[in-house]
Amino acid sequence: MNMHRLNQHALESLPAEVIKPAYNRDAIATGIVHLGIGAFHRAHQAWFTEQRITAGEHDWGILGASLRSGSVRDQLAPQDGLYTVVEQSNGAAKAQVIGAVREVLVGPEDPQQLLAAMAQESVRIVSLTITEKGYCHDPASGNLNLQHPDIIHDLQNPQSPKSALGYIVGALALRKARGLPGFTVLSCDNLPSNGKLLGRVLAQFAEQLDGELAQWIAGNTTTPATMVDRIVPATTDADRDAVEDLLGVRDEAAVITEPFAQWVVEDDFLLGRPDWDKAGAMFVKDVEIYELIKLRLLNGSHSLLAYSGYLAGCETVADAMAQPAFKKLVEYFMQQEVAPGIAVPPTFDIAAYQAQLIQRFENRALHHRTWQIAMDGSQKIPQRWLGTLRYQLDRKGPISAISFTLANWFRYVSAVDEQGNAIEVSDPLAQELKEIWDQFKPAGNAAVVKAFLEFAPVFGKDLKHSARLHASITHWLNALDVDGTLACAQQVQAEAVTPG
Ligand code: NAI
Ligand code: CS2
Repeated sequence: MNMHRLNQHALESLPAEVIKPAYNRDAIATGIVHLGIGAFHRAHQAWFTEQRITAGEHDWGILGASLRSGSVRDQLAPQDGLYTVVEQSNGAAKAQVIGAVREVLVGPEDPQQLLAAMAQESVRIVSLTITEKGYCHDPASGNLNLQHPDIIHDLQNPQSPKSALGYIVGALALRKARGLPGFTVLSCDNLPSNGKLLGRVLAQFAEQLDGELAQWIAGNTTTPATMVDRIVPATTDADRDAVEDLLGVRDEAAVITEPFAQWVVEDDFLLGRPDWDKAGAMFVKDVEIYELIKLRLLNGSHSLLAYSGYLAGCETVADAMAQPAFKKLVEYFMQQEVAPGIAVPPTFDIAAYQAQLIQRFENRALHHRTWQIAMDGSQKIPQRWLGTLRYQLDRKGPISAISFTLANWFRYVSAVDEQGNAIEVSDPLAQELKEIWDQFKPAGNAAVVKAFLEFAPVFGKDLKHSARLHASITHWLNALDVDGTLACAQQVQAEAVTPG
């Protein structure tokens, strides 16, 4: 292994084709604190911001924070915060070293330090990519889950919080006490109406803590909605080795992504913002339709490919797309079940969008593991599949693909695959979901389906009443037991001819 690390000093020796920060990094002020500095932030918001800093907007340096482990800080600190974004498409790679991240703090190591950093006057935006479960909400209703262990902890220990909500409210309380304005809180997670959802759970949390603070927060923060899109798989050691070959130095924090990047943002910032539009973002009045399109078509298809692909032995999304049965299934799902339920703006070409998604999913240069996307299904499925499902049930339309994919999810969370191998299910509700399967499977698939549909955190209170849905998922669970996922995928369209 090359012991030379990427850092400020090493920038000079990088190959000429690698793009490097072309500004004085020491002259950058911290304007953004980002909670959840994972792979996605580094390849998306930080990448957009880098372009604006390069153009002279020096007030928007980023302080990254992790609320869980110190691993990203440990990767970035020896590198002076520098890392590489590599855009990969079949046959081409473009590398850019990003300089926007000046420092990374790890919340659990010193909560007061992070609160103080968020409360400094130069900070005008606190942005988040903390995964769906980080919002500590009930996925079906979108309300704060007051039974969540982190919320219980933070309400009792507001000076040393664990959750993102605890940090944001704690930092806002400090700003209020110091006579400073609040800040914009910008969710960049794949959640429906993410701005409203964040505003709601923040208000519900603050209200529990202190009614007067809650009122101040309502008048001194904004929570714009965003639609974020760029496929950024978790970086592997093989990726890091490939980046080392490209750079000539080791970058432990490198991220690999696709050339595509999209960011649609509601223009509602309390204290200004970078001109991200000049870097390709779109500022609009109504983000929600873009979010809905993306969540149902891109993420809905991703989750479909994740569960069925995983069960059929496909390691990555591109592997699943290489199976004609899955490719046809996902095309069918988008065209026949999802797209009819979306009222797209007149200028939006939904057919072209779907065709582009197919190409993006087929990008073999990305090793996007089906297992990674299958994580946290209980937090993802309501916004990815169930809006489509409710639409089709209401109009008595086709529900075959969505029932098939729900059957695959039930099988997946049973934690045992079709061959009897254990599945490592990563989901905050993994235990409850597995218990449903284990308790009801002996009574047959119809009993399993009934019990899952009664699980309100995911399915709400309405879906358990649909006999048609119940029959359709039971049909697919029966078929999976006999034929397995891949063979069943081929039958979905045929089943759709006779609805159910
Ligand atoms: P990652 O695993 O690299 O990073 C996740 C970050 O969230 C880490 O900093 C982790 O500490 C933090 N986190 C996890 N659970 C948390 C909790 N309960 N409370 C607070 N922080 C928590 O994942 P990545 O790729 O950065 O994705 C993060 C999120 O970004 C996704 O869940 C999604 O909502 C959004 N996103 C990701 C895209 C991608 O392709 N990777 C694309 C579009 C959006
Ligand atoms: C994926 C998304 O991990 C997942 O659940 O569906 O992170 C997906 O890669 C992004 O939303 C693409 O923008």
